[in-house]
Amino acid sequence: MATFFEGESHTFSEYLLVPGYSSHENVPANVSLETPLVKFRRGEEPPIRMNVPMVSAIMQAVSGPRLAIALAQQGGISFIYGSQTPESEAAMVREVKTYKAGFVVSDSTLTPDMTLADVLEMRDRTGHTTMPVTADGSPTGPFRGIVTSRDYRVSRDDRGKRVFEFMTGAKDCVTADPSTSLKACNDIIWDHKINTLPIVDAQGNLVSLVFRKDYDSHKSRPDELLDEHKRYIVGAGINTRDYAERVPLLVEAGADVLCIDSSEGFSEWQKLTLDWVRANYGDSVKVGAGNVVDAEGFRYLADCGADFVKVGIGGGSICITREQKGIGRGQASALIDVCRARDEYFEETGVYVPVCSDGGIVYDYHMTLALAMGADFLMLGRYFARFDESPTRRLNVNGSYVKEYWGEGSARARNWARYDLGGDKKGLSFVEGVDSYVPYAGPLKDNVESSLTKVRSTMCNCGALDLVQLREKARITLVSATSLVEGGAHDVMLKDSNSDGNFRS
Ligand code: RVP
Repeated sequence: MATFFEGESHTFSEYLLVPGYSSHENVPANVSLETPLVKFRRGEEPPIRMNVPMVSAIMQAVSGPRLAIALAQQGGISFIYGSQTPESEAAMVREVKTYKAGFVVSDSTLTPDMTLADVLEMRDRTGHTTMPVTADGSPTGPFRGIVTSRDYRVSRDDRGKRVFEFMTGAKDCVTADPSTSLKACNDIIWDHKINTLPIVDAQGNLVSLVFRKDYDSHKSRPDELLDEHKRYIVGAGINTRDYAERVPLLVEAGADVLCIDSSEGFSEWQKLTLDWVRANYGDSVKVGAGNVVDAEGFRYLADCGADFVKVGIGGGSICITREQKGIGRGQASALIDVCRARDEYFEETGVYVPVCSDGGIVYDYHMTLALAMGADFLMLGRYFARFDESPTRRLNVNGSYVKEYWGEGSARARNWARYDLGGDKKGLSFVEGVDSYVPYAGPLKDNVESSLTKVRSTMCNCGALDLVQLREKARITLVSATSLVEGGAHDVMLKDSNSDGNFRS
């Protein structure tokens, strides 16, 4: 007869933090969000740390190079999605590793023959108002000019106008060659009173663009996460099938950390994958594993040599695994159990294996709760999908801007079927994820800063100056269904009819 699982199955929304004593030192500016990414021995430093406890989900709709760069600039790490060929995944990793801060390779390039209507469509889709023009439309093709919002007026008759008729042509643009330093580019921008400086090589090909605004923001990134060669740190997803082919390409491209991407990770497939990596690379290649939802699963993966363990089955916003297969567990309870197992493992072995809480974060306070429950860092999908930098289209649906967001187990992504196949792609006959829209939320930087300001502020209320103190000092309480109602705006008529009083992030 089946046994009854003793653990509970609660979600984040069922908990709150009870504030503790805070001293005059407990102000947000004093709070550190530094956290280990991979395992380390007692008394030693973790080989990779993050400055903020956030990683972006291993998903087509979330983690491309642009988001990876933006997140590393804020101190977190993206895991480039593995549901693509090993070659194209490695190319994305390489794009992040070779990115020169401040030099932007535009993802909205025009050709001279396009029309103003095309320009407007691209502007709406990407949010960019400055677009380079190349002969072939590739971001590094022969440079022909540049279009900014000052180059055209939008009237009905103009929409058919060709780009070459209104762009600022190459010969009228101030440009610089690729050997010019960012500082020197900035001086040129100021001297010529321009906003954008195209970098063009000796053959006349566009290399990148330097924007006036980027230089200023480049100087104000105290948390940015760089490797010893001053390149952005980036992770990459792998699967339990083609690792012998994929891992070498990712390592060669410079991936700093890998993660086995599976909806259910308490399996021999994960051990075989970890064994293969250790046999071929020893400890020099870092690999996280998962997902698990209890102490037993954690211990299995820790014993197999995982560098971190990811927690969560079925809690993702686009995930219907629980409905489809009836497996999973409330994210908060799963996390609490796994973090307890991590601490016991550390006591016993002297090895600290960080825990990642994956999926199900809806409100910013869920982040603080997950960290208080013991998560070393959080993996977020929906949260990042909403930003300018995610790789999906921005669309206007009924007057509101939205971004597309689909699950890795959805029909849209499942050509790459990672879900529970154990080597047999043909076995996938049902979907475990949906295709959806999420509200567009603007630039990553503004949103991450705003969310982490709330996290820091709550940590102060708990008397904690770092994440270890938060775990020690936090007092967590279960809330009843009726007190949940009390927590939102209630028994008033909201003046702003657009607000339902829910502050989702
Ligand atoms: P969320 O942040 O709630 O959007 O959840 C993201 C997580 O959901 C991912 O990191 C992954 O673990 C899970 N996921 C991704 N695709 C699917 C699916 O199609 N079922 N689930």
